[in-house]
Amino acid sequence: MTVEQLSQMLREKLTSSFGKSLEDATTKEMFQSICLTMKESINANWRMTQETYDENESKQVYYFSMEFLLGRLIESNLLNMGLLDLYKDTLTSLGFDPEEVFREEHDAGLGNGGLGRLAACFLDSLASLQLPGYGMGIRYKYGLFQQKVVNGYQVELPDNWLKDEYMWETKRGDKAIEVRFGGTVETTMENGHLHFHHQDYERVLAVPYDVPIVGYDNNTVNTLRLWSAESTTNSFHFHSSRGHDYYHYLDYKRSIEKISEFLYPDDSYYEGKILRLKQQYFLVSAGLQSILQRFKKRNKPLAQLSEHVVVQINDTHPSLVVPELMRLLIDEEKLGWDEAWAITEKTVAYTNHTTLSEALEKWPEEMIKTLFPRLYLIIHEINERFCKMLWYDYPKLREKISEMAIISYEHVHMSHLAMVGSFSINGVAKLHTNILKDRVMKPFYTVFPERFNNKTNGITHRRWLLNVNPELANVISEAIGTNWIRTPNELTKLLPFAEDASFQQAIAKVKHDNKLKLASFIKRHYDITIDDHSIVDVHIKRLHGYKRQLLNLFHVIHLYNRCIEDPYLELTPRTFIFGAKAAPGYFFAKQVIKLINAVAEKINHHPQVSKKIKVVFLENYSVSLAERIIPAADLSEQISTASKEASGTGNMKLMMNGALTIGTLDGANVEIRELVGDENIFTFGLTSDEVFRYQQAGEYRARDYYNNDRRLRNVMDLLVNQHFSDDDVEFKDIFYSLLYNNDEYFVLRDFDNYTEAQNNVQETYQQQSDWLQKSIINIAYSGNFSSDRTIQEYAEEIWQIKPTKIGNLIIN
Ligand code: 26V
Repeated sequence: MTVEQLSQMLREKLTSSFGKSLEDATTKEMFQSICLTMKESINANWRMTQETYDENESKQVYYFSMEFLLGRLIESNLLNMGLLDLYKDTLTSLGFDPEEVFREEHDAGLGNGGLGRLAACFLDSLASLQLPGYGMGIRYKYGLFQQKVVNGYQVELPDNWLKDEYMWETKRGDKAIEVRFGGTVETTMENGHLHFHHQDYERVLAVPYDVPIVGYDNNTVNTLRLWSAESTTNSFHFHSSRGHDYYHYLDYKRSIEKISEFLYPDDSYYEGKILRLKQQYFLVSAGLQSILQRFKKRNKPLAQLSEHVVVQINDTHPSLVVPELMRLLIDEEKLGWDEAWAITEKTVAYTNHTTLSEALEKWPEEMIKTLFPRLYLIIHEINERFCKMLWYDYPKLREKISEMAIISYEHVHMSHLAMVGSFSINGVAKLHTNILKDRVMKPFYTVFPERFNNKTNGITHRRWLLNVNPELANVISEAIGTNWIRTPNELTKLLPFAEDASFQQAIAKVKHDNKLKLASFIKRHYDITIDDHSIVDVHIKRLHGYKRQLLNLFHVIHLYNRCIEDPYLELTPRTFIFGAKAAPGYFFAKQVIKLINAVAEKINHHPQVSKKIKVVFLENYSVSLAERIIPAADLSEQISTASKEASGTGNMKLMMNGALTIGTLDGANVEIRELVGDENIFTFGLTSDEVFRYQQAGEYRARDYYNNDRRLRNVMDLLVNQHFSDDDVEFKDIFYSLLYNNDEYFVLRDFDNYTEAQNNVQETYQQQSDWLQKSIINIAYSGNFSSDRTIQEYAEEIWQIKPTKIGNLIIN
């Protein structure tokens, strides 16, 4: 297609859909017209892909996740369709700014952070590798809250992402499914068999909205199925004799629609949040029923289910798949327990994404019993059988049974349920998987050693390099050709260029241009002028104690103190960028946001210090904002308390864009170091083993570090002497959490090491050629962190699924 042909198509679309001429069209109408033209060709391949899977009876993976953090799809879809340049050129020739048009798409922010974004990267890789894969999620009416910063404080606003039509989804009303909540279970004996009758339940209609997932240059279009909760008039009992039925019906309708109304933030506790648990079951039940319906069309015995279907659960949130699949097989399909269990155990696989004890899900037994009475009976039975098995087969573990049980202390432990009911249990980085095996899940590893495996996370290099940093992608392709796009490991072909002066200059130019763009964005939105030659030091992720934004900030305050003490101090200018949302109920995290903003205010307005340092807190951190920041970054802050960050994926995105990492030996940082070598990463601080040792011995004394390190004292005292706030209690909680609650995340312990590593950063940066060499080496090894590598490992080692080629459709 030529620019002229596409222009003509778009003109026609504007007329047929909006009754507008090109001249009158708004950018929104232009955006929508583009999507409509794209959907015509996507839809054809979409149908063909699904038909091919059915005809070939391909085995499919269903990725069940409560979160899919897609961001925008327009650019990645165009890239994958091979149409990005054509559309950009056409828009420009029609007098539109492509970026402005693309920005009409509202981010689909259906996730909190890494876990949700991982799911989105996986979908892209599955389609791009021609693998039969489905996403199963919830179509929340509101995504993760929109963050505003008012007076330095985080304020949460609803994220009304569906307020304009969502252009990529297709409602499939004909595929709606009934999900049942509450009620009672009656048992009867028929022909010597127990039968369970679920009665008086509440009926909820699950309506699927399908989003096409376009593969890279290969005709594959997979599906992300997002379920929405709706009510039907026929699921409500109208009593014509009563006058208020209509109002009761409206109440009822509201109560049902609430199920898919909003995404819960990763708050301190879900416990007691009935709606969150209802959401989990809603996803699980609708998803599994639709899978079974499709499977039955293949006319195969249910015993073969696991040869056609694998269900991967993204953390424990969907672990009710275990009892729900049992229920469907036993109650609906009339299989016996053993047969049903054999199928379930072979079909479900579980990924763990955290070892933080406060994040391991457990639900009060009573809640499960009330909401899902039949599932409760099944979970109870699974638990009984599991505990008996432990008792008889693992006498050495007898004293561990209460610790391992699925139901204990009036709670249902979701990770235990997931582990007992699945054939694969994986962690998301080598270190994390080892911590699961050796510590957190040790007794389970003793019982099911063959189930445990590692799958180090990845990111899609198509979005995180080709889409967000096309200039860098071009420089790379000019040096080594374009094979790396399909085979990202070929980025290592850049290694011989690491010391090449002209290649270094090309890389430096791209970075500088990207910094100029970010600087202009920051100027526009925050009226802060940043030095485009400064070190762009980036800390972007959810706000959490263990991620230690506070440690970063202490270093910033320390630099501020040094500048004030010595006005002639030579510092390489730095721009510290933070982006983070705090869970609305997480008080400490919100205090840290306020502190970052207070420090920024002070530093950015200080006549001398502001010449050397700037601090910027970018509001409403999201996929789209990450896409602006990452290409401009020099330094990637990955400074979690060792052992606490399961993997991290921001570390991979930043590395791929040429940033060097300052980080602890945690999560995937360990694997980054393994690849690039110790001299191409700035590591510091306690190791995970040292953290565990401290915790076991209980001999860490945060106060000693405060008492013995003058620099640290000078930093911390500023929090409580009204230096950053007129309010004298404002930052006391942070101060006390460190000194009186003994600094759970070892901020004080690692401060000295971190400061030293930061000094190394500055020295290295001053040797520009050394820095660029390291940057190139990082890019060169980043191909290992493409989610294509990760998905290939899942496909071969867990899912046993194979690529299915989708034929070439001839469109006239
Ligand atoms: C949840 C909660 C809920 C209760 C309070 C504290 C808390 C803290 C963290 C979480 C998140 C748990 C799951 C999660 O998002 N894990 C992230 O998964 C990413 C993808 O595997 C991984 O890169 C991150 O390291 C990991 O934190």
